[in-house]
Amino acid sequence: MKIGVMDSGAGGLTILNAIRKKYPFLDLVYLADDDFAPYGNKTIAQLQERLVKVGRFFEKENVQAIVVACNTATVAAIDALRESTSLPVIGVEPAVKPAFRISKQRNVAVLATPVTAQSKRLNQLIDLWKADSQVFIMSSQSLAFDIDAWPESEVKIKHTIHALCDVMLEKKVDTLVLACTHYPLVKHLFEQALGKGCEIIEPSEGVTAQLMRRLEESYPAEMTALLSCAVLQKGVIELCSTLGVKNLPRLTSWTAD
Ligand code: DGN
Repeated sequence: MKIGVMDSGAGGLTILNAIRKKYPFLDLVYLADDDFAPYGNKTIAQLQERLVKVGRFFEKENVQAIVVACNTATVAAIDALRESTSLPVIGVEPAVKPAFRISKQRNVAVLATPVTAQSKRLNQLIDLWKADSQVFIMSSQSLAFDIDAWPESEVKIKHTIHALCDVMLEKKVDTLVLACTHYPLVKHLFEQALGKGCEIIEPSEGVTAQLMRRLEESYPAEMTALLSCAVLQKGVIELCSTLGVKNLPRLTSWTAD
């Protein structure tokens, strides 16, 4: 089953990687829309128009679902994409709900691009789950763009992350939500700057689970066949290694008419 995964650049690879680890049998096509990057400083209308074009690209590629692995595109334009295609479309939801659940000091920071930070969608999610927590919504105009320019931009990235984390430390933030899919690529730098007292949360597992739910709803027979084929494949790999077979056969699912 072919799935299209998209982002403005490398960020969506954090989601693609989680999907691939959990469901290696899915055939993933990745679109890094770097011609139009960064998404974070485009207008909503520009992003809506762009996402409709991305949808058309994936339809031509014959994918069976589209993962918008970008918070900015999700908050700004996922509805426009959904209206323009009959394919299932899965977006990214910033992991604010688990953040409020685990924060002991009740001091949570959410870091995103400016479009996501100002969006109604993010602010509604926060209002829904924050209860008595303090929330600091922070944004960076340049960080996602600089991450795409790694390694030349390494010094600038470190500088930006330190400046952001200094503010978080001052506010005694104990839970940080990475609400841009680029940021988990430099999670280690946030960890170094914030130390052990701060949990860092990102959404890749949640998106993977949501994708699977949508695929099972939309293609029940095909997914049942694929999932049982995956179980069989695991058994075959173990058997082949016991037998010393080097070139592993790849199983394919087939359902008789
Ligand atoms: N990875 C995108 C996100 O999750 O918002 C960043 C978009 C951009 O280009 N700034």
